[in-house]
Order: sequence, then structure tokens, then C-alpha cells
Amino acid sequence: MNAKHSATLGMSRGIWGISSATWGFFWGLLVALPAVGVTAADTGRDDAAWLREKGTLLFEDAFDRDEDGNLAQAIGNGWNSATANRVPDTKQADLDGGVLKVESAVKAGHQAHIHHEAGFEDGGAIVRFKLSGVSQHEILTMGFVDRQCPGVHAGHLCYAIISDAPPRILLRDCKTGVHDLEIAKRRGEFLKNKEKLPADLETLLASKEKDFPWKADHEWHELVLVTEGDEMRVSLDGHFLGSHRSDGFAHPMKRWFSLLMNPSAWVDDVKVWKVK
Ligand SMILES: [Ca+2]
Repeated sequence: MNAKHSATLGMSRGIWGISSATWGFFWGLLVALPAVGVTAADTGRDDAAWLREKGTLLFEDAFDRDEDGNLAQAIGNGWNSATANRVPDTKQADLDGGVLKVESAVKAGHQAHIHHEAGFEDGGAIVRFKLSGVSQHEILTMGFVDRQCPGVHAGHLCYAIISDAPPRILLRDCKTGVHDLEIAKRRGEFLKNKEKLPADLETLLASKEKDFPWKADHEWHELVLVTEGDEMRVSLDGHFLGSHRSDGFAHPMKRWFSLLMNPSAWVDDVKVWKVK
């Protein structure tokens, strides 16, 4: 792994819409609330059990092997990479001690994007992850892609975006939000000119996502991320964090399970299930 990065990969921030200068103030308000976005009826929800009892296991990986070089399929077991071949001389993914450790290469021009065939309408993933602390700030993005979906940038459907600064787990519908090509084009004009987004666009994009606080440490955690109809739900370490509803979550084909590291994160014990 390379020396510490001083910041997350800047080129990914604009299109992913992650940074927010004023978020810290709102974070102060949010942490004062005991269970943001969680209703009493929701707190006992067990989506890991839902996947195991209602679902079919599509694939699993404990990464207990060595990688085979640097290129797209080097991780093995059906994994592929949308970014590895941009930097064929750089090892971004390392299978070390039975763990997938990824550090994105800045010269690749995109955060590392590692994916595996999935294929479901309702279902989801159980994954252990760790923000490694290799970099000063780290974001692990985990979710679903359909490269055959027209009108959506690179088929990015929906994700849980796990960040340490701000310390939040964000559920985002990209399909009908920031990665819808028409919305992205309009938003891009304002970003290019460093102008504030108009209120209607801000309101639209805000309706496509919802965030939940977490303690953002450098320990191992288990995340359960599922979609059912137009709802995406997330649980951390056996506790239901909450859910969000948005049209893009209902996309009928979550073709890939995808992981994006900005710039670095560790992953182990991936299981992906199809319920419908
Ligand atoms: Ca392992």
C-alpha cells in the first residue's frame, strides 16, 4: 500500500456529490437525536434473517487466497474491476491475510470500482468492512449497478455510502438522482461554474437520499444492505439503522454488486442474496 493520502480522491467528489461544507452543523443537530430515521416498529427488523430465510445465496467470498496480478480479474472468484486496467502497473487490490484490501490509484482518474455479477430485483448483501485508516479520510461505497440501464451514468443505481467525515452512512438513489443523465447534465453546469444549485434541484436531489450517523472508527463492522420494492434498508452490526424510499431502488435488475473505495477500505465475508 502507498503512503497516506492527505484527502479522498477529489475527482470523485463532484459527480458523487459527497462533500458538504455545512454538513458539520447539521451533524451536530443529528447526533443529539437518539435514533434518526428509525421508528419504534423498525428497530427490531432483522434483514440478515430476511435474506437467509427468504433468499437464495447468489455468491459468497471470504477472500482466503492470493490475488493473481494487478489486472481486472486478479481478485478471482468471479470478481471484476471497472478500473484496474487503467493502471496495469499498479496493484490496487490486495488479498492479504484473507481480507480484500483496496487502495485506489490517483492516476487511474477514478476510485477503484470492483464488481461481481449479482442479478436480483429484491435482495441484498451482507458484508464485513473496515475503514482501514491507511488514508486520512475514507469512503466505502457499496451497492448495485446495471450497465444495461439506459439514461443512467455507467448504470449506477443505488448505494450505501459509508464515510468517516462526515461520519454517516448515506442511502442514495443514483438512478433517478445524481446519475440520471438529464439531472447530471443540469447539475454539472452549475458545478462547472461553481454556482449554487437552484432550489428545485437541491430539493429533488435531497429527496433521493437519507443518511444515518455511525461512529466511523477503524474497526471491523458488518453491514446489511437490502432493497425491497422502492425501499432500501441498512443495518450495522445487527442493529437496524433505517430505510429510505425512492423510485430508483425498485430497478428490476441489480445486475452487479459493486464496491468503490475512495481512496481505501478493507472488505471480507461478502454474501449476496436474491429474494425476488
Ligand atoms: Ca477472510
